[in-house]
Amino acid sequence: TPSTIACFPPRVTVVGSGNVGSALAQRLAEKNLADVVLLDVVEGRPQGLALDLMQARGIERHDRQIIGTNDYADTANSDVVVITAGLPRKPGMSRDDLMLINGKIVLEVTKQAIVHSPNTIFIVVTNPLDQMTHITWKASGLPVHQVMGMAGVLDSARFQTFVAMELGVSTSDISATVLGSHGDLMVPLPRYTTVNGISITELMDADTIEQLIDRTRKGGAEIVDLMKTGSAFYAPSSSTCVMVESILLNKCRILPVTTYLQGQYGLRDVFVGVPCRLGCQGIESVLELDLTEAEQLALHQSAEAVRQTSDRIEALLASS
Ligand code: TXD
Repeated sequence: TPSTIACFPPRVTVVGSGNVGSALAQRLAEKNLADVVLLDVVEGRPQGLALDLMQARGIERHDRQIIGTNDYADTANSDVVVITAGLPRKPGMSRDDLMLINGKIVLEVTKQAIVHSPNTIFIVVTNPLDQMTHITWKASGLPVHQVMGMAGVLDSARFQTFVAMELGVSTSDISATVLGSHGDLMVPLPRYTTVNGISITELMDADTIEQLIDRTRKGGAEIVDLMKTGSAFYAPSSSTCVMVESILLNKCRILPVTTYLQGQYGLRDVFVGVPCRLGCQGIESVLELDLTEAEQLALHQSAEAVRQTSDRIEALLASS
């Protein structure tokens, strides 16, 4: 007999069991949010990580299952599929350098995952983010609200951190907003960045804000330069986890998410980060902020940079 209640726990597949994927699996399981399937092309690594995470369960006091696999059949009926598979940036490498190589990986991953979870919600993490999200949307054939990219939550978290450090106040009191593409042209919005509701434009001078924006834009590169091998993964996995949580628990949080715009903000047919309401359907709605001319221009420039690569993306999709 069919169950009368939706069965807990939900199931989240994380493709790519590298730094971001493994940290995300840990966060999802230890927050008791979902059973997790960790998948990678490398044999043994996801299985080993899953066993390690399983052995922490008694200490962390949760009952979530973590499975490691190389086989997409094990991902069947996932509620959410997160794609972190690909190469991370190396020092000096731009996100765009990664486009072709990661594009092929993300395309392949999407095609395999959708076979076993035909109505899932995809969250793409792999860089270059906006383009990879486009590939997953096209390759999956899913409606736009079921395919999104994670970048704005991370960029906003970085801006929030730098504002908190500058003002010497609790990070929790700061709400930061960063829109646009996940790249050098991201659009931090000081007017919509507040300390307990007070805009930072009332608390800091323009030069200081500009410095914090600059550091936010270069936030990923600063960490890559320090780490030498690999890139950030603690804050990226937290950022992805909060999106998964808002979807699974239907929290309807307003988060900056990379989505396919269809006229909002005067932009069409391009993936770019804007505030979205995330619930159990995926992107429940896109919020349109009342931007100033300068903010609107910055968002359009950011979207234009993504659009300039769309020919290469279409060529990649056509060749598959
Ligand atoms: O804000 C954001 N969106 C980002 C994006 C923040 C942080 C990281 N960002 C990007 O995520 C980064 O530039 C990379 O493109 C991905 C994953 O970063 P991570 O730091 O986790 O990279 P790793 O540690 O190299 O892990 C990648 C894993 C690794 O285990 C590979 O074996 C695996 O991906 N991989 C694959 N898995 C499955 N299928 C295929 N084809 C595959 N190819 C590689």
